[in-house]
Amino acid sequence: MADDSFLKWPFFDEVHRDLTLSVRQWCANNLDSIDHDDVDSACRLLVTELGKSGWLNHTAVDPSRSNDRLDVRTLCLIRETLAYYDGLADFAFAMQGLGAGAVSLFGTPDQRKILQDTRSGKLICAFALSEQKSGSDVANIETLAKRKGSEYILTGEKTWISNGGIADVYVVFGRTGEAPGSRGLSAFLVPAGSHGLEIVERLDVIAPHPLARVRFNGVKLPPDAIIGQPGEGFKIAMSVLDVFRSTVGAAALGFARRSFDEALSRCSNRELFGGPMTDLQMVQGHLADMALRIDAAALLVYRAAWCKDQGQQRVSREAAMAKLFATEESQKVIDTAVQLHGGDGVKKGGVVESLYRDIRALRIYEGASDIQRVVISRQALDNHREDL
Ligand code: COS
Repeated sequence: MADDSFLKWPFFDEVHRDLTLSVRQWCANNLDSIDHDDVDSACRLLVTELGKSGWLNHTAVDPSRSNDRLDVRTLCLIRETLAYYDGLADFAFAMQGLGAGAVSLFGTPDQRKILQDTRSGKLICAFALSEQKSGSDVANIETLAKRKGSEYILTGEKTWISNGGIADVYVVFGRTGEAPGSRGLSAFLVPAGSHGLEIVERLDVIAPHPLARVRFNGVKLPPDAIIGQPGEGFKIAMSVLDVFRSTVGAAALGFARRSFDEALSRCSNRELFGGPMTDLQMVQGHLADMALRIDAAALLVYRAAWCKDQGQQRVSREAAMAKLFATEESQKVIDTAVQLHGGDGVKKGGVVESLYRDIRALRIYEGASDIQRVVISRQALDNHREDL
């Protein structure tokens, strides 16, 4: 990575700087050898390797320490670094965190025992929230978790579930009906081997990773499968997203920084109109805009992470700004990098061509850009009303 100056920003402690350099070294030494032809095997291998290296320890709280908490700056720095080197490595790391997030934040000591295995890479997790009719409108979830005696019976279908098909455990959000809408949902820990859990479709996307539609055909869940209190599912989902949305911005930054470095090399080495491309003022203008977008996005990402790490309970606005701006601006940075590469930019298998595909889904998953706008504007309007 050419520009390290952000590491000197006051958001970080020495431990963050040291960790970033170690992760970077690890990526340079380990990621090239991972074959991506079969994404399931590649992901399993990546989770194992990330576990062995100790990086996954940062994705979930340590169950042996009751007051342990997630450090969002660390999550962001690791995602940014992994994304710079390999989008699939970032995906494997991120999903361990998102999948286990509800257990880290709301799990009982017994439920938290699984975190030992998610942190070591022995167990793969998935976060099963989205449905065909409720990706953005979470309060509208239709999957039913019906109470029968002391058990819950889970019936319904989830889609766009990352790690679907390879996960060992799913955190599933279903309607328990304590109240209408957002107040009637609960979260459950569901082992992949549960009778009635079925992978009905594997979904192929432009930046391939394990993704599936998962059906629950009357899956019986014991009373201790519920995470938090009945009816708290919506708040649990939003609290998990409050932590992980900033990290999506960080991954986008990693992609953008890589594309910028590729563009700097390309423009320095390619001759055009009798000199290197970097002599052309229009090219210099593009490079300046890319650098500006990256720094502005980084400021928002690390501001949000810092706020959460300082103990701010709700960071919905900061996280929404970080995700919205970093993903949208990174898309522009990468698009410019493709443009500066000319025909080589769209050639299959090239670095910027693959970044162009990698970045796109980040503007959709964990809350599409327009949902982030809803979160930001609602808070601005609430503050305005309070001032009246
Ligand atoms: N932490 C804790 N509680 C929260 C919260 C948060 N971050 N955000 C909202 N809540 C609470 C609210 O305070 C409210 O509580 P009360 O019922 O006690 O008043 C309740 O949850 C409902 O909140 P709200 O009225 O904002 O809910 P909406 O149905 O209007 O939904 C959006 C809000 C659209 C922002 C939400 O559905 C959302 O984030 N959607 C996108 C989901 C997403 O990311 N999907 C991708 C799937 S993961 S890959």
